[in-house]
Amino acid sequence: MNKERVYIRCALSLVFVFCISFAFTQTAWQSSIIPAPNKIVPGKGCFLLNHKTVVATSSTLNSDANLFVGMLNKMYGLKLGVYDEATKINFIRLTLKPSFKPDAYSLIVTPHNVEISGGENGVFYGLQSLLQLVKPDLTGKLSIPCVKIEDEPRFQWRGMHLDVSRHFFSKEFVKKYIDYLAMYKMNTFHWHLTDDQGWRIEIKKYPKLTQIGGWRKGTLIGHSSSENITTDSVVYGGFYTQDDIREIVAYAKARHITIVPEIEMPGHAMAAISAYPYLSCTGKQIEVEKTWGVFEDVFCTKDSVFDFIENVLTEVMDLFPGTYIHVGGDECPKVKWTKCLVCQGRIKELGLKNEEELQSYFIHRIEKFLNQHQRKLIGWDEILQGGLDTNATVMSWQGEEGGIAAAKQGNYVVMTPGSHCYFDHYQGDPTNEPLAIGGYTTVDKVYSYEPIPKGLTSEQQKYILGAQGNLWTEYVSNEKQVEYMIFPRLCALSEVVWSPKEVRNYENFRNRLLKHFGLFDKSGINYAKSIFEINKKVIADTLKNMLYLELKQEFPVGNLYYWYEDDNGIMK
Ligand code: TNX
Repeated sequence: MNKERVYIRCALSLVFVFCISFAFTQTAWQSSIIPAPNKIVPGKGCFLLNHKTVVATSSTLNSDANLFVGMLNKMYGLKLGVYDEATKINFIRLTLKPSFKPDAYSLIVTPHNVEISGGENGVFYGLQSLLQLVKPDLTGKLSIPCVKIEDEPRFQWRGMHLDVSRHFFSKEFVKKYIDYLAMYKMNTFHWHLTDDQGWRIEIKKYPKLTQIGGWRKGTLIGHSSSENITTDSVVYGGFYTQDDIREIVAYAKARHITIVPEIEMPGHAMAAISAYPYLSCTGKQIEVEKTWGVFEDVFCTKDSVFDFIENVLTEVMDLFPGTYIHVGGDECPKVKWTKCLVCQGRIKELGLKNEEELQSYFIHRIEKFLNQHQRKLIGWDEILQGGLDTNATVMSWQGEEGGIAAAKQGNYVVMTPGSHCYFDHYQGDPTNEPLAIGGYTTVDKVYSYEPIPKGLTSEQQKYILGAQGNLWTEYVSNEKQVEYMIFPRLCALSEVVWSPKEVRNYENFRNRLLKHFGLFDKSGINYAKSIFEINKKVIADTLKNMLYLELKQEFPVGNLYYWYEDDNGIMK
């Protein structure tokens, strides 16, 4: 790697203050499309976009065409017309071709016109690539370099998750988040709607879920430690009405994104229990949780709890048309079950060995219900506890082991290991980053992720549906910070799940990313600049009475300027 290194020499006693600025260098033209397409052949010349350019398409693709026109207008102030007939030249033609796989597309740009053909999602993806190819010049003229692209995704599950329980995000922002996923051809939005700290989805049959469970009486301040837990006393919460949800589901659908709703069970259920205390083993009134972690108040395994869950899921299925319903299943302490007469009775009656098998019974029972309604159950890898002899899909988050075990036994898997896919982790030196939960998941680490774990036969590999990035929001309290945590890691992940292995190259990706940073700046997206981090090392030479400060640019994008304060406080 070409690392830029700068040495600064100072007398040992010096105090120095640094400020570093970059001059971005221009690189020769190359496609800056993220995720990198399968096949891209640059041509000669370019297509000029102007107010006479027409988007020509059939009515089935009108929605894709109008979204493209809207984006182009928003980004560059150019509004194109959409028609069902092409003019002779100067058109962008969209064609649905049944011979294409649903997500595949081809994009051909000549000096005269642009042709995008594709499957039912492919045309939309082709338009995303086209948007990324648009180049404004200094006078505001828009051109698209001539090119021929053939493209399709490597994985069918290209997911991003958002936790709206720990912190709540408005309907408008959730839509923006969906736009971000669409820009990078992600197709699955995993919406974490319930947890200990807040229930965020209106359920008509159980209004207290949002009236009571949607609000907590305070929030942890900073990190907690065993000696110190400080919370504020500000009432915090919010929820989505069923109308809000329908609106968001339709919004996502138009962007070729399926929403997978998550209703947590049997653990992470304190918000529900605070609204309806009979749902726990003790029936004691508890409060919506104000701090973060894993808690002992979980759903009981009595029949009335299953009735409740089935009623909730009936409304959930009515709102979300996608195949998958996520039921959580993670981090469920079994303490209360060990002391509960009903749970112990259930274990005896069913001849179960222990509480792990009771959890397995819980998940199986819900899975049966979902299957009866033609839906599939997906859950975190703890659903493997006590045996998973069903067709549930497993989300492998505690490393890759759960995913490997599930694929080996013929269950479908989505890989989302904390080490590479947790976007709530720090992405740079924690001293330079906003407070996060912990961990260290840099952009290059995300980029280096290989979703097919080692040790699977080619038959077993087929069970890996894809991968997903997760944004838990214990320490992400506002929209700007959501953007900061996902950008640019989302860009890296999109390439992991879309581009063929042979096409992926981190150095090349980083260079393409610079253009995207320009777009983020233009659109006011708050992205992290941690990839420009400068590693510093102090080297002391006491014999010569000298102090050296070594600065290393991991990503040398330009000149490194520095200044420091000398003994007399003068900046040099
Ligand atoms: C573990 S990942 C959790 C979440 C936390 C997250 C924080 C998973 C299934 N459970 O409840 O928010 O860690 O990184």
